[in-house]
Amino acid sequence: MEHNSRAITPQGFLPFIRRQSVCIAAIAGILLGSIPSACFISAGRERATAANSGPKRYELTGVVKSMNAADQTAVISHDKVGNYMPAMTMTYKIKDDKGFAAMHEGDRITATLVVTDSAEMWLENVRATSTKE
Ligand SMILES: [Cu+2]
Repeated sequence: MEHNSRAITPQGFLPFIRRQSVCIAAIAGILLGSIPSACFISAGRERATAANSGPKRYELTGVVKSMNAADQTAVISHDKVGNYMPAMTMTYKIKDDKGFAAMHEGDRITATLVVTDSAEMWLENVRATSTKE
């Protein structure tokens, strides 16, 4: 009788309950995005990556179709951009004063395409690789 009651004493369940509480706290922490959890390291890592993702940069090549000095934009017929964009003709803001000044319609160029988290994009490091293609 005494050994039976000892088996179901509340003290016997305390470590178990405490462990469960830690896990619940860890899950709550993940849901709130605050407490890093050793139980779910991979989930925490994904969250950290998403939070730290800044502007992405891609190598872009293409031909200058037209230019607009007023807003420093250019229409570029560009080749496929990595896995990000198929080949197309579109207008880009050129955040490169010297590069824009050196560009001419018909030039084949290389540039760095910058894309922010909110999908704002522009070109930097514009260089002509051949002129009047
Ligand atoms: Cu494009």
